[in-house]
Amino acid sequence: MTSTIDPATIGKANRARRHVRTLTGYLPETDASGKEQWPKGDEKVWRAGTRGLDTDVPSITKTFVNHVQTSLARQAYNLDNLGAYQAAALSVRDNLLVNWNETQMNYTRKAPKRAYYLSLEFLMGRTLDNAMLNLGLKDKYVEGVKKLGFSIEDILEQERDAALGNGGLGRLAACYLDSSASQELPVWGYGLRYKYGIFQQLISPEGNQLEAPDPWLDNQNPWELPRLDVSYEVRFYGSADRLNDGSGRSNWHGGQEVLAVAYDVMIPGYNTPTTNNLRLWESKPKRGFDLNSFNAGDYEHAVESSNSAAAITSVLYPNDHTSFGKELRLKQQYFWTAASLQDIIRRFKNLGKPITEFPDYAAIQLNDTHPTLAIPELMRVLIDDEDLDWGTAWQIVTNTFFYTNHTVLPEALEKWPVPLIEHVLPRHMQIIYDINLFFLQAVEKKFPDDRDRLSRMSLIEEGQPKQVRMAHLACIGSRKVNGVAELHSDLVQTTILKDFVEFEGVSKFGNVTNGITPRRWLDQCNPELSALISKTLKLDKNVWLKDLTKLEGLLPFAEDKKFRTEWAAIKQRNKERLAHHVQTTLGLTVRTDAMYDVQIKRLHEYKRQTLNILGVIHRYLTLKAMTTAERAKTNRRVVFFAGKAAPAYYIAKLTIRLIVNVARVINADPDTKDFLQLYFLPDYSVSLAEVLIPASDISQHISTAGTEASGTSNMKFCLNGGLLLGTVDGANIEIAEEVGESNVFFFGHLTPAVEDLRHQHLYHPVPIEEKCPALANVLNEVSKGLFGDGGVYEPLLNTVRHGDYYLLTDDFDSYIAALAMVDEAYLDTEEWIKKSIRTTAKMGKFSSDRAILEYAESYWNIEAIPVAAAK
Ligand code: 26V
Repeated sequence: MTSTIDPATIGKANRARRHVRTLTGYLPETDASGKEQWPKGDEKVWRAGTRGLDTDVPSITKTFVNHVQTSLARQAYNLDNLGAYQAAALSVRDNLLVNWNETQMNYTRKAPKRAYYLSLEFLMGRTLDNAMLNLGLKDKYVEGVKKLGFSIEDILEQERDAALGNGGLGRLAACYLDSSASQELPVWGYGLRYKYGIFQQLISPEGNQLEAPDPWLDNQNPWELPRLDVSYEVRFYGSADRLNDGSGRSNWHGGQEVLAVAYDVMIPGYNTPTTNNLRLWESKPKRGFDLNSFNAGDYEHAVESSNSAAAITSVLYPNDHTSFGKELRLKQQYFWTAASLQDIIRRFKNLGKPITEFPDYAAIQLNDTHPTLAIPELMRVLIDDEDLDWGTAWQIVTNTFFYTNHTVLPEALEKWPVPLIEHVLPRHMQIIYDINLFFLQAVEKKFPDDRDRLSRMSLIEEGQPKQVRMAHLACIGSRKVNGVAELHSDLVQTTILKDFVEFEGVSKFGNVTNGITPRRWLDQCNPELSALISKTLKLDKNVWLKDLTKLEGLLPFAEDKKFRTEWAAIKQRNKERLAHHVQTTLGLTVRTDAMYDVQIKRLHEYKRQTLNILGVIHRYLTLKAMTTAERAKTNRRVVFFAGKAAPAYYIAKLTIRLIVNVARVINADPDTKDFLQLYFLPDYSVSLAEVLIPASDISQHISTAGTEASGTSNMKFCLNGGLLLGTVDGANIEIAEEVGESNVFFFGHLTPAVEDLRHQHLYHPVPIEEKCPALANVLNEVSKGLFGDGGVYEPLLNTVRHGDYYLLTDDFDSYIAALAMVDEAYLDTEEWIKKSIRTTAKMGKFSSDRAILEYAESYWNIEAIPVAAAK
């Protein structure tokens, strides 16, 4: 697909419009007639003089000091850690910028097919450490800042996380950007520049979650480049008048117009100059504020309209897995997809190709249904603006988009009320109805007189109000549809999109098992382990971090006693690092001579943190009933929880409260505190995960079978030598296939049993005392007030006693048995370390490099576009 085209023609109109010229002395040069001459083929000449800042330690300290004095306007003799962070960041950024420019120039020149990853969430975490590592400059910066009297650890701690996401879906997007750049693929991300990311979680003295805003941009953000010259208009409301000329076109006019302004975030690849772009849109009023109202003395109204424009990108919605039909969220989705599409189309048009070739140059990946409005929006542009007929437009659309489904939970499948779309996006509602009509006509043709099928498949769900089913729209508007782990992709095809598989054929549906970037999730968060691996494999880390299957070379070393000792010593130091973190942030002393047992993820009933905490209580009661001698023989365990609950999710918040109050009692009990400790670490984040994951011996991924699409932290724990305690769900299954079932602790019912069990609960309920006495006893202790006022927890306990939708009563006994097996296995230290080594060794499959290459090759049809080697 890659064809080198004459760069002089690229963006000609653009260049003229912006009056841009080439710096004298920088190619392309102008010839005697004043025409630009772009050398053909000679990369070195073409790139002459552009690349490469000096990166020796004296040069680094020099640019650091320059930034202190000029960019930050601060004095070199009274710099604090925050200032040092900013100077270091700006100096690292200089390098990124040079690479970023060169990468983008290279793409422009070669004009390959590109892929665009549309995601409402990018959970990037911190950037400085990652950027230094990807650039291969970390050691030099460590030395440089040390020479200047600072420590790199102190500097790194200053950075606030970019937390523009809720959880797995957003972090996956971040890992995919890292891998795209590392694999030199022409991929851009598109998202929103929320002023406030995911809320900060505070825990009240009673143990309740409180939410505070996350003003992450307060200290300035060195990693973004405002592109005030890149902006687009986006319309809302108004009316759409059909032209009635048989063309299907409409004139959409009136309403509110706002501006989308681009902010670019550089995404460095690992060990390559390729530096891709993440473009985030900020909303602004089209005009400062409504002058008419202002002049008429209506100041309030004038300010209001400007506020309402700014409100669009002000905050990330902190829900995942519950749809609620808020107008502002719909506006976010449209604002973002409309701006991104305008940008993508403009870039395509610069190539001077006919619009029918659009899908040959752009693949657009929809990260869940959130960007699905891009489908009717592209139809609108092609029909109303480009004058194409419906069939041609639909052909282009269905060759451009790709849809990834990330959940089969019914409450998380997006639906938008028809009246709301009609009000906010009147033209799009017309288009959706048209798509639906043509689609259902085709279904009718294939399955005549099957009305149930038509109503099941319709884009519109009947009811009060009618609702648009976004997953159906995403599915029929896309070239391919995939799930994120094998089991999940099967469930997509056999449950929520079954009818669509029957109608369109199974070849449209596929699976790309999720992955994680080993750069952040091993090299960066666990540098000692990374160094030991390089030493042992006798490979530079540049090699195995880009081909993670090389980790298999560790397998024979599981038998090597000396290696095992080193392996275990690193785990121990990581526990000490975590304990130190808890000590300094919370003032709590955590013992380090114990098994570390971790469950960190969003709080949700389907993820069953409740099962875990009830298991902890069971353990506590068991320990209490033992003699001192018996207790002394047990395995010491420290249990960590972290995670946020959606602010309106009452049951999830109650689970947090229970955990906090159980911790209070257990940790203070002299009988048991040497054997069982429990911590809820507030304000879970990417940075906190980076400290927790390397310290874990065992982590819990215990969702009801068939509910967790994939899970990705399971991969992170295993990559760091932690073992997995889990249900047969999501990516746990594929992890077990890789590492072998003997290295994973599985329990619980399997997916096919779930429906029957729920049926039993509903129609043949058995009292919990009969069905699961151990669990009944635990619930009673909570009710009786062992952890403070039992009445508070009744609504939570009742979800288990009655209905038990997530099947805790069915899985509790096998869960407790699995915990016992974990204890037994851990007491055999040498065997445990062997399992740990073997687990890491078999994690090659779960690199996000593998996943992104599957998307590139099997879906997007794009290839690597390397920046030529430095001269
Ligand atoms: C849905 C909704 C519904 C409307 C309100 C806001 C909102 C926000 C997010 C979502 C999508 C939830 C889907 C999701 O996050 N899935 C997670 O995706 C991970 C990456 O594939 C995967 O590892 C997790 O198992 C899956 O739960």
